[in-house]
Amino acid sequence: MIKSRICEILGIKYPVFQGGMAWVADASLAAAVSNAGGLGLISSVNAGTEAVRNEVRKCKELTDKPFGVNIMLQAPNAGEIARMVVEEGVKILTTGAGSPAQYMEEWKAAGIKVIPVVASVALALKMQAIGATAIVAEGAESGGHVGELHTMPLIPQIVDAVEIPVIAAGGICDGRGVAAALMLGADGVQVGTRFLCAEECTVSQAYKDKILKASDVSTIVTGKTLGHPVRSLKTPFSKTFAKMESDPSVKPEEILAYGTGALRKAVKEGDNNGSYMAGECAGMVKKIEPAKDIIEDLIGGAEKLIREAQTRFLA
Ligand code: TUI
Repeated sequence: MIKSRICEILGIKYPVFQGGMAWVADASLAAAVSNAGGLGLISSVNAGTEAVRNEVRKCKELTDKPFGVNIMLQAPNAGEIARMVVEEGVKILTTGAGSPAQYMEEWKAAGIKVIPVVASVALALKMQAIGATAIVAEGAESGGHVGELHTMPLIPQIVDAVEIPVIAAGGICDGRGVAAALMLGADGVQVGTRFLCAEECTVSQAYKDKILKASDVSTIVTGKTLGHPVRSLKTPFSKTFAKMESDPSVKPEEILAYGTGALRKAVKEGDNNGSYMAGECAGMVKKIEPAKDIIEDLIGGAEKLIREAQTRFLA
């Protein structure tokens, strides 16, 4: 069994977080992950604040284990969500795409453990200074909004800089990734892409099929020219988006308008004009299976490798 200090801090069995994927991470997926011993997370990016409140309430009915909410700080309703999680008694938050500094006082007073997602040492230090319980360090292999650095150099540099537990994210998909993250000094992992193919994940069948068909070179980062790089599967949508970005006659507003609502279309409708956000490890996801089996494979796989390493590599 693999354990770390984050398990005791959060009251979870395994140090595995499920990514708080926008439009994707709902009560069905979060409760399945939490029931299997990981940390399930509900995304705040959904059809409004009340829809997210509803998912929180559903999750409380589906599990008696700890779960959390991921707050996308660039969303226009981030302030509303920040209040709603206090009202609903949510005890664990992860935050992404910005600094949660303005909410920390209220959340800490409510006894909430805050775990910001960061992509640099500077932000990790800032988050520790404002009272973060732990941080998720997310490398650019991940799906969705990405930073500059990749997981291999990002994790050890952040681990060296902070005292709080570091959860590694970006490119982690099986026991090998988990073992590697622990060797880099992380106290746990966050996995997104593989959970897209969990049985309990409610995304469109087209989304799951596209992940299962993906290869090593199936993802692309678009949005750099807008200051908002996003990794997603190569599709007619993302290729058109990339073309618009490289055409100087296309205005940034037109590109933004083209992208608006595209993630929801992929998740809910399986539309070819959707944005299928996914990480570089999409090519490693081979089947649809229960969240419990994914967690057991991640943990069991890492444990086996760590045991074998003693005889494989030590003279
Ligand atoms: O947030 C993410 N990943 C996301 S958010 C998202 S929603 C979306 N929908 C439509 C279009 C685009 C996005 C999809 N994927 N990951 C966490 C993360 N946060 N990674 C990196 C950061 C980050 C980046 C900049 C955190 C803070 C930051 O700057 C903070 C500051 O103010 O200095």
